[in-house]
Amino acid sequence: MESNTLRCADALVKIFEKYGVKFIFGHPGEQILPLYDALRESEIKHVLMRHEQGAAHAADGFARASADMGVCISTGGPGAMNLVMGVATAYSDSVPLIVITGDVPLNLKGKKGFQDIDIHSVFKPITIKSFEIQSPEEGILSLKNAFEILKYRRKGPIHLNFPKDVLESFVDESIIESIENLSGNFHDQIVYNDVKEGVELLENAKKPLIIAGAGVVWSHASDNLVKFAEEHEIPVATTYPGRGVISEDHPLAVGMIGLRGTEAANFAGKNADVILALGCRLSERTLMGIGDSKIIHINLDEGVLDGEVKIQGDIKQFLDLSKNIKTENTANWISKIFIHPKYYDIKTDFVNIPIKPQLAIKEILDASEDSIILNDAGTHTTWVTLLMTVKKPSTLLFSGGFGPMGYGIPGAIGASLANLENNVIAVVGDGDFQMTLQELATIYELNLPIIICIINNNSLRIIQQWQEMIYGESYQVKLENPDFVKLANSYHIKGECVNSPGKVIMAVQKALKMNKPYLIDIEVDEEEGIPLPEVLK
Ligand SMILES: Cc1ncc(C[n+]2csc(CCOP(=O)(O)OP(=O)(O)O)c2C)c(N)n1
Ligand SMILES: [Mg+2]
Repeated sequence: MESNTLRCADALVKIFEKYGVKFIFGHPGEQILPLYDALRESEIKHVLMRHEQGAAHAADGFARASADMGVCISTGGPGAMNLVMGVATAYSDSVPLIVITGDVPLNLKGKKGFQDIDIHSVFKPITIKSFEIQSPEEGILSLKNAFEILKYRRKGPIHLNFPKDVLESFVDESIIESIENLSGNFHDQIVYNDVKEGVELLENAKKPLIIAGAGVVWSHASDNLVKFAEEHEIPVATTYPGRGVISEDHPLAVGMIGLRGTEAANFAGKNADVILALGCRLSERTLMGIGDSKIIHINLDEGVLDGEVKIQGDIKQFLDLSKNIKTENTANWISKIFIHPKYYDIKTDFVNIPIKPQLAIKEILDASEDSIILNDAGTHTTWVTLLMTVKKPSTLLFSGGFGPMGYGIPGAIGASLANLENNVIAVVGDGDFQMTLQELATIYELNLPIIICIINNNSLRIIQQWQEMIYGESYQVKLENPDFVKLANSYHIKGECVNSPGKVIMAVQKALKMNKPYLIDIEVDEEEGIPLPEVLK
């Protein structure tokens, strides 16, 4: 080996360090070993997850909680296949991830030898880009390219597949220097002319409405948005993933719009004359809350733009360019909107034992203070959605677009590492929990202050509700559960089981004081389903 050469795996780690990566979530195996060897000497902390699905979900939870990107790695063949669920989840919600898989050496690819599978083809439809790397130079430049895309162009998972021999090969060290020189602002800056048409529409609007989405979180533009809305007195609705970009108790916040929207938000959406859609998709669920107003749509991702005026660009830049606009008086319009309630009318004053799930959720939320709430998939998701008043960005996390059972526990690990000052409360179903519970080992090992609240109804309750509604009877939805507290204890995590009103809030408050992992098994009323959205009634 000559002194001016560098192993590809070491170069990749140098690039991760250069871009400020602090955590890499993964699980090792033969084809990725050179990268593990390179990480051994690095300041970057590798988090050993117990399943690759967990690695991808943890990287995703880290990204969502920090509004930055997450990184996960796995070996080829089975390791890569286990990553698939988490990568698809991130793809669905445009969560920025760098995903690296090892693979069999180049000369063995496509020969159906041990662990050989066409990883690139599997990842293509679930990533915004999948690089099939053939040489170390190509790999290094592609990783650099991936960081630039995620920082300045588009959000979502980017995959790089590295045959093991490529990771082991050497390149000239100068390639790293050339990368340093390359680092510029790749972002296509928007200028006033790009926003002029939209601004004019907004200036003439009598009944304007902002719809803010997760793009505001990714652009770290929440404060700018609130200031803009206050200065021009424009009411703000959010999409589901955008919840918290303006505190929902702010006088201009009308709540979530669309399928599960508040009455105030859907009234505003249906009656507005101009909608400023910031960093959101106009999905079929959001459109359910919108009438025939003119739409100015701003998004970093050109592919999702819709409406009368389309502006591809960064939300913060847009708000900055249009901050001095002269808008019409909106007092009358705002007073009409707030005739309609902006909170959901959910009864929770029950005394039943076992506790009703909606009261259990209310008690968790009442105790939660500054904690991050992270949801899994099931009836609890709807209760949290309807009962939580989200006050800050990235404090309600969930895998909205894909909704895989099992996101909760590993997602909470990533969110916790992104935000160690605050507790993370993972709200999961008894079904969800059993899909990724092996990550209790990771939580224990890192001693993360994650409080796991299992909403235990001994069933796949939401599926039971759908079956009864559509087919009259349910089938294969009852769960014969283990003792969850003993199970947590076997992973050295303490916990307790509660089933009555007043006890859930006490258990969560106690756990928050301990600042350690804790599991609360909440036995809830198995008969309670969830309220249907208005449109389905
Ligand atoms: C991996 C995966 N498999 C199946 C589903 C379909 N599904 C959605 S929610 C759910 C039941 C969840 O049960 P549980 O976690 O106990 O929550 P509950 O509805 O009982 O509150 C199922 C089977 C899914 N979303 N993800
Ligand atoms: Mg259940």
